[in-house]
Amino acid sequence: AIFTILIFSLSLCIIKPSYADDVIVGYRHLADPGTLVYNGRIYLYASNDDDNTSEKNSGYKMKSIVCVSSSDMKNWTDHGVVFEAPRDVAWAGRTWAPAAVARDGKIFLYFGNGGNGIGVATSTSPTGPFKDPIGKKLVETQTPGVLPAPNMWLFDPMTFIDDDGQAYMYFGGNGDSNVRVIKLNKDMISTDGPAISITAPAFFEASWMHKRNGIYYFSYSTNPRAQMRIDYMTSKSPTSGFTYAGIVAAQPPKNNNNNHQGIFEFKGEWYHVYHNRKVAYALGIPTEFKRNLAIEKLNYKADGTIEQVTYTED
Ligand code: FUB
Repeated sequence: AIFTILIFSLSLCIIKPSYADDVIVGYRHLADPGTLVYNGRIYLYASNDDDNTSEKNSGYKMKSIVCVSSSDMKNWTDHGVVFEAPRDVAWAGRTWAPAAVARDGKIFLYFGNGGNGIGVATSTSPTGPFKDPIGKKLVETQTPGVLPAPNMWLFDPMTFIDDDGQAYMYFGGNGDSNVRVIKLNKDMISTDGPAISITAPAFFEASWMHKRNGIYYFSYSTNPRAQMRIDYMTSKSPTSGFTYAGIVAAQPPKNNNNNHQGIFEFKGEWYHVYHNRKVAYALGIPTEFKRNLAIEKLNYKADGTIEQVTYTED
């Protein structure tokens, strides 16, 4: 790790990146952040891109999840790998794009087995260790309501508990009609009824739900034809009636082949957490599979619409 920090620091001195947006925990390659505000700290759970090799076209092979946390959004504690396949989940070969939620003294972590089904893991601590409590996928193609969905990527779960206690999991990818939302039972490790379809213009991946002042905000990454922006829709219901509302953020500069973000409130401020390829770019690594986490403030206009995020200047 020290060697990586040295190389990275040196590279930043020599190669001044031609774009901005500031990385956190830059000595690790992390991506696809899920968030949990718990006991005065913000916990970020991430796909571990250190599981991937640096070669071009080598692919996403993440099989572990890393957690980092902060109480002030400035100083970050690295809790390391908190969940790993197959050590903690016998049936999965991949652990992509985690989502986290707390209920009744337990933390629940949801992840994609690549694009091939969604699993769940639990722990009594936000820093793990997390273990698979059901021994199988929580959501798969046979789950009622998931199909038909042409060429759907069955991944990128986002779990959200509404004010009335009902939990929902959003997921899916690769097609405007491929967003799904399914109710979870109170145990958080089983589903209740069929998945419901939501349509999102240019939907690609990275479903996210947050609620503010009674409005449900569904945000997501658009497809390459729509520049892989983060767009959003709003509704008065968590499962239907969504209308397109605009852009949360453009694709981070040089982010290459995808985009993935989360939105959270912490100590009275709202934030947009996402991944970029800034470290890999500075190190001269082909940029696909070595991503890093970055955070920007998120602001709302008086009418509740989101002000488009501007990336921080170096
Ligand atoms: O990290 C692998 C995949 O890339 C995620 O599941 C997608 O959201 C995209 O970020």
